[in-house]
Amino acid sequence: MDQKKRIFSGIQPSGDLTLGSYMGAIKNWVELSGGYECFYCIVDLHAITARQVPAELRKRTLSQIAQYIACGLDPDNNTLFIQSHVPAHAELAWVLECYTMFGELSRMTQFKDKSSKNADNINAGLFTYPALMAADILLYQTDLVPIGDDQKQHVELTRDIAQRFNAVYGDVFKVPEHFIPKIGARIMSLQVPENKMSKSDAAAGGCVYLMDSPDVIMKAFKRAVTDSDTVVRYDPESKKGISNLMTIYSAATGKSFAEIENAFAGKGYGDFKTAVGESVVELLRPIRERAETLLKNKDYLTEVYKKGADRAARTAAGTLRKVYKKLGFVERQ
Ligand code: ATP
Ligand code: LTN
Repeated sequence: MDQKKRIFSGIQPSGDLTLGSYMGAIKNWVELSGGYECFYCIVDLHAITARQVPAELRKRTLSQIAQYIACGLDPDNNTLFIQSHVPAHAELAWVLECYTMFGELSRMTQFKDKSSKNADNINAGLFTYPALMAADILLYQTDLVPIGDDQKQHVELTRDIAQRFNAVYGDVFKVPEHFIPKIGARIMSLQVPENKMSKSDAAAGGCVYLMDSPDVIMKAFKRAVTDSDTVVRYDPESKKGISNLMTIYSAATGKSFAEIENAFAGKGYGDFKTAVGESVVELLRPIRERAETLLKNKDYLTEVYKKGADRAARTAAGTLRKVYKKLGFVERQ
């Protein structure tokens, strides 16, 4: 029997999940999950590269598990787990840091962005973050990594690290590919459409969260920044706000840009914003309701992440054992 190919992906519990993380990543996790063996992680070790409030981090992590399930990831068919529950991630990260170059890490745009935004906390973890991400992926001998556009550079570095390691020690790691959606790879802020919609972004009104109520979602879309033109047309250079709304509408409804342009020809931005808002309300309504129900059942969530960590740890241990042996570490008895 052929073994299914593997998927690994993760999201930091650094803020509440946004429409950006849904359209860029989770939507594809769900779509791909039938054909692959999937590991979907909540990467709490990554989240502490920015200062977190402990009680909020704990609450958000549990809520994120509930939201993964509510989005359609069945825990019986997907391994859903919390990164800090599988120590192999931190262990392999250290090893891979010794095979990652200072110059490579210095070129990472996420590091440059985040260090310019948090100049008072440019910690070593923020710098070595991509080596931990490489460990996440390589531990599972992953074939495919579904992500948004902003993470492409990190997956490319992961491939370089894997190839470098394999060149010295033989075929230890599978070299993974990224999977980036055609529509929705980069959802922009509703208030500053030049910037990515980001859960740790302060710009009020720029984000739509998966758990937002319908009236909050409608308000965010009605207030979305557009332009002084009146035509609904896809032009990401000069009409960033409208193009972003078209991307969101297309990802929510499956309609093409041409269909959207035709449907709104001769209508104003007001009608269009209302239609986009309504499509997102209907997309998110079942997710929010399901997550709210799941969050009332803490025992069930505990069972899910416990079973997930056990399954993940078994796979991860095999790769780590092989790596330690190749490096020349004396085997633990
Ligand atoms: P943070 O603000 O803490 O950096 P984030 O909101 O950027 O977080 P991540 O946890 O970094 O979100 O991303 C989770 C996944 O969702 C990644 O695969 C990422 O590429 C994708 N993603 C995040 N934001 C967007 C977006 N605006 N558009 C498309 N994909 C996104
Ligand atoms: N770096 C990613 C989150 C992340 C991830 C991963 C994504 C950590 N480990 C492994 C895919 C695979 C981010 O900041 N969005």
